[in-house]
Amino acid sequence: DDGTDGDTGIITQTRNRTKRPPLYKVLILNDDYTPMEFVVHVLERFFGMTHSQAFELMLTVHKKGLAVVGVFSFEIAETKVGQVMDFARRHQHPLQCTMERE
Ligand code: NFA
Repeated sequence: DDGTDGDTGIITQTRNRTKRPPLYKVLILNDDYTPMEFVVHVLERFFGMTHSQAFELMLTVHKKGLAVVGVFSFEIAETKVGQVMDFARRHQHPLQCTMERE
């Protein structure tokens, strides 16, 4: 569309820029109580990581305090955070998973 009205020739379009949707980082936070194996399982189950990838990321969180697990659209990020928080709560672990705009 060039923004020109078909009948009158009046220009209605003010700009023609493409805007990408915002992306969100999903983060896992360290705590003193969640078992390491549980975190590894969460990363395999909800983020499609191999055991070795999951173990490595879990150790990064354990040592550094937090790590980005992945970058997603708002809807996918929100779903992942909800799944992890629900799974941790059901197993009575204090594991925290959050999202932030990139
Ligand atoms: N720090 C936890 C422990 O020593 C392990 C852990 C890693 C928890 C990553 C949360 C996130 N059991």
